[in-house]
Amino acid sequence: HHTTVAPVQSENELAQELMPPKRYGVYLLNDDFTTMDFVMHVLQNVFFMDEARAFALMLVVHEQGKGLCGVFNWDIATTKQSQVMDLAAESEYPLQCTVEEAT
Ligand code: NFA
Repeated sequence: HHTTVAPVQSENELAQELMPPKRYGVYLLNDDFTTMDFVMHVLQNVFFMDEARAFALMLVVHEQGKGLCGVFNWDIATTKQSQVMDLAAESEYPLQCTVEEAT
């Protein structure tokens, strides 16, 4: 019969299991042209917010210039950023979405 042999882990593999992965905040930025309805659509469809949360965050962005949509690993954060920017470009809105390392 077969026995499973534990693979030797490299120093980096061990470090990755011991160190928490970096986290990244995804932000929306205000502008004068993107409609409030479009921002709501983005927050509900990309960040899976219910209508009340989407409305509250849309207003934060509108009034304060910037708002945190969520915190994710690098791959998910940059995928969400691309989804937002692709939707905005399709609708010819200048909406900006940024990713920054969480503090
Ligand atoms: N400031 C935009 C307007 O008044 C609305 C908006 C909110 C845009 C949040 C971008 C982000 N139409």
